[in-house]
Amino acid sequence: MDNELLLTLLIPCLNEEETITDVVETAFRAGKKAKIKNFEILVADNGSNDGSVENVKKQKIARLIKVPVRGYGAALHWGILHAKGKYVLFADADLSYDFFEMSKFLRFIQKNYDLVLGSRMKGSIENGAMPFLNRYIGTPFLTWLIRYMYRLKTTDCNSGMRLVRKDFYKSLHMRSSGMEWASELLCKTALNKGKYSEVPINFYKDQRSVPSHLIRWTDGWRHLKAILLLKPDYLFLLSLILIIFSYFLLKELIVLSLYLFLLSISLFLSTIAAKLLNLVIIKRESKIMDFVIKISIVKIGILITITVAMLSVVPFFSLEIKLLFIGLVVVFDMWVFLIETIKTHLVNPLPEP
Ligand SMILES: Nc1nc2c(ncn2[C@@H]2O[C@H](COP(=O)(O)OP(=O)(O)O)[C@@H](O)[C@H]2O)c(=O)[nH]1
Ligand SMILES: [Mg+2]
Repeated sequence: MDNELLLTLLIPCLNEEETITDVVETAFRAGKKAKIKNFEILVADNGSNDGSVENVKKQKIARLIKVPVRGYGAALHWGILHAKGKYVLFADADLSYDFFEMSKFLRFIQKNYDLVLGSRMKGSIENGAMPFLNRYIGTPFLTWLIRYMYRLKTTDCNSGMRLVRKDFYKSLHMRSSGMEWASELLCKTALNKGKYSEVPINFYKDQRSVPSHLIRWTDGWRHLKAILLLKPDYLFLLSLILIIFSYFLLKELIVLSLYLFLLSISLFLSTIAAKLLNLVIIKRESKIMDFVIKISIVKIGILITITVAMLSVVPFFSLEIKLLFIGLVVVFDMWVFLIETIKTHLVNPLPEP
């Protein structure tokens, strides 16, 4: 690329008027101190309606871009694609990360690393900087899941300070628009065998009077879905385990056994759906992709459910056949649910410049 810079310091922003000026200023001074010859500061704002945008404009240090889609992931995605730097180092607009720690990351540029994560777990976390549940349960559990499923040696999957090589990022075809973008980036780095490393960083209590944008349970669930659905193979194993349980319960607890059997079949089908969709997701421009986005699977699901409900009152069929119908419909409906989930979180495209 012509006029390519070495580094872009990227700050995602949504209503951070109290802190954005200081973050931009810190990034600027840190860039100068690190003696980077050519760098830029980029603020990706997606719809601030406080004074954030005016503050950035007044300061005249950073380039400002307006992102047309809401969400932390969307803001960073659009920002990285608009960056002029070969590498992008990003951190929050709330003063919880310190751009003066950038030299730890920059060492990895010469070695052509694809992603370097600032780990708060290896560094330090100021008292009150992270809610108890996130610090001791949520983040460690999701991190463990990524370590185990993707064999990526990560210690802090929710860290918001990372250095990424722009060309590598482009090859990942990212999907998530929310906070789960952070997990998706790690999973896809592992799947694409990216060169990955971590550096310890300090994490501070944010300096704003308004609450964080994170919605604990909703965002946690979105993280979990992103992690499971990007590598659904483990769900095959789970459905096998359920079948085995169902077999052993057959004599004593027939209802539970039947339920586990159905669950395992639906999980199996869901996993196949997830795998197929993953193939589709990688090839964004494909015809199948268009089809998946347009097709209204929920409507088909409702239609089939009503048909079967009607069939099950026809006296012509025996009880066993009716039970079978209903069982199959349960399985099918769960499958529909899963496909819709994947469509929402992984297939719907992120904004492109
Ligand atoms: N949630 C959210 N955050 C955004 C969005 N756009 C930019 N951000 C910024 O993303 C960063 C992370 O959000 P924050 O509230 O600090 O989440 P936390 O670090 O998990 O507490 C902040 O700098 C936000 O201003 C958006 O649309 N949604
Ligand atoms: Mg933050």
